[in-house]
Formats: sequence, C-alpha cells, structure tokens
Amino acid sequence: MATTNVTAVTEDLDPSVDELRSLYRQLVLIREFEQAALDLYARAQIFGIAHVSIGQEAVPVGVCSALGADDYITSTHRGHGHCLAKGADPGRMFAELFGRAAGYCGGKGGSMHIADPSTGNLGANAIVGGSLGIATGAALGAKLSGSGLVAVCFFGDGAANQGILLEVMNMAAIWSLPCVYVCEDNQYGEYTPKQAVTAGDLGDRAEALGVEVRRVDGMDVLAVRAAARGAVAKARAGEGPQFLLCETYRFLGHGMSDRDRRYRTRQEEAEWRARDPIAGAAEVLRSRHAMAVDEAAIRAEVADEIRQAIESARAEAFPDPEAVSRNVYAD
Ligand SMILES: Cc1ncc(C[n+]2csc(CCOP(=O)(O)OP(=O)(O)O)c2C)c(N)n1
Repeated sequence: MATTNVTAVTEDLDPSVDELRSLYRQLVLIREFEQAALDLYARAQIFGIAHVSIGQEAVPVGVCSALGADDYITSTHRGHGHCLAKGADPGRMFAELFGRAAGYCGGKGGSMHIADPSTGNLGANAIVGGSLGIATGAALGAKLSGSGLVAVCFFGDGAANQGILLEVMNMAAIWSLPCVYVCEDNQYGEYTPKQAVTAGDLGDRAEALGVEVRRVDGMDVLAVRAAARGAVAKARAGEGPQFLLCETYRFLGHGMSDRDRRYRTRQEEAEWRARDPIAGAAEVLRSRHAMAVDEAAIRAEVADEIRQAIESARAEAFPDPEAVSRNVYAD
C-alpha cells in the first residue's frame, strides 16, 4: 500500500483568503479557550481535571475542515480542540467545565466527556483508546444505512498501543468502512516518551492491514487539511478506512498537575514552539495575501468571544441534586 507523505503547504489546495482566515480563527479560538481554561483551573473555578492541547491545534482544525457538518467525530481526554473545530459552542463547553446544567453533559461530564450530537460529535472519552470502537461503530452504521457519512476518530500515540486499534482497523478494512483514524502523535503518553513504549512505526501497523496511511506535519494546518481531504474523500467513496499519522507536540504538561515536565528538556520544547501552528498559519496569511487579514483583529475578536462565553456560562445554574444520576446509568 503506497504511503502518501504530506509535509509542506500544498499549493494545489489554494485556500481562499476567507478559508485561511477561518482556519486561522479556529486555531486562535482553541488556543484562547484552553488558555482561559488553564487560568480558570488555577483559580479553582473548574471542577475535576482538564488536559489542554495547546500546540496541537492544527490537527483538529485541519481535519474538521475536511468534514461535512453531519460527519462524525470521536475524541479523547484532550478533546477541547476537536469539539470546537467540529462546531461546538464555547459557552456550553465552559458551562460543562463549570459543572452547570446548561453544559453539554448537564455539568456531569466535565472536560473529558463532552459530546455534541448536533455537530456529529459522538463524544470525548477518558478511557484511552475508548473512542476507537465508537467511531468504527459509527462508520459501520453509516455504511449499512447508506448515509454517505464518514467517522473520524482522534487518538494519541499512547492509545495506538491499545489492542482495540488493531481489532477495529481490521474490521474496518475487511468491511471497507468509511472511518478515518487520526493519530495525534504528540511524542508522549503522560510522562513517558513514545520511544520507550512503542515498537516500530505506528503507520506501518495500519499499512500491515492494508489501510492507506498519510504521514503529516501536524503543526501545519494546511498540510493536515490536504491530507484529511484526501483521506475523507477516499473513505466516503467506499475505498475503506484511512489513517493519518500527525506528528505534533503538546507545549504544556500532560494535565493540570504536570507543571515541571521533568521527563523532557526545555530545549526540545523550544524547538517545537518555534513551529507553533498559529504562527505558521499567520505566516501563510502574510506571504500569500500580503497582510490582507488583520491577525490582531481576529485575536481580539476571539478573546472577546471567549470572555462572553465564560460570562454566560458562569451565570448558568448548577444541576438539580436529584438529577445527579440521571443519564448516567442505562435504564
Ligand atoms: C485505558 C486507560 N489506561 C490508562 C489511562 C490513564 N491515562 C490517561 S491519559 C494517558 C496517556 C495517553 O497518551 P496518548 O494516547 O498519547 O494521548 P495524549 O495524552 O498524549 O494526548 C493515560 C495512560 C486511561 N485514562 N485509560
């Protein structure tokens, strides 16, 4: 099976200035949302725990830009970006983080369990690898019903070592399911470097099952978008499951308590920060459109949207105590 390498900005896509502006805005929206979440967590206003994806924004934005509104995604414990890129409302997301009844899961799910069926988001999942089976099931449903929809599954390099991935990719390949497996290879699973726990190349595992693999610069939103477009088109056309291996990096710690990151060097972090996907997208805007888009204005507009989302979420009520176990167990 041929491997497609997508590494640089691809000219053939030639995104319009409006498309570029929209991609840039989404990258900034995810960054601002998560920075605000970090700040709220530090002030003990967010319940439970949260994992931010700062640095990884190009993957959800690039992939979701290749999807239709009804296509499915499943997400991970590091899922704010996937959720926002698929169209979730930041106000309802903050309401969920604040434990309010107006949140996506009635305030009971928190950061790691946001689902938004109205945008095709079948849910984030704190069980590492848990969303792989859900996406594959959604792809099976799409195939059997002839809906023409595609299911995308986001997961980390750590999750790729769970046995379920091989099981579901095997089924997806046998049945030619419209599923796109998107591995966000951010180099670490909690505090463990990938090399310590992962044999060989993750893409080779998919290739061994006859699943087409695209290896992508996950810091480049246009490269991700190009690869995702190719993969989604093939999956939708009935050509079977596809695998995107996106090389990326989380700039911060695994979770809120991981402050010193002793398992990696500041030098390594600086090298990845130099490839910041937001700065990269801004550079494309500048070079291709001669500053046609005012980055500062977009940032200010997004910061305002986030401020309003937090304010409206904070004004919402907490759930009724009697609703605590509702929708938690199957009846
Ligand atoms: C089945 C399972 N095992 C272990 C954990 C604890 N855990 C939470 S996140 C994580 C690391 C996951 O790494 P990766 O899939 O690469 O995602 P990343 O955090 O890098 O985004 C682990 C082991 C869990 N939540 N679920």
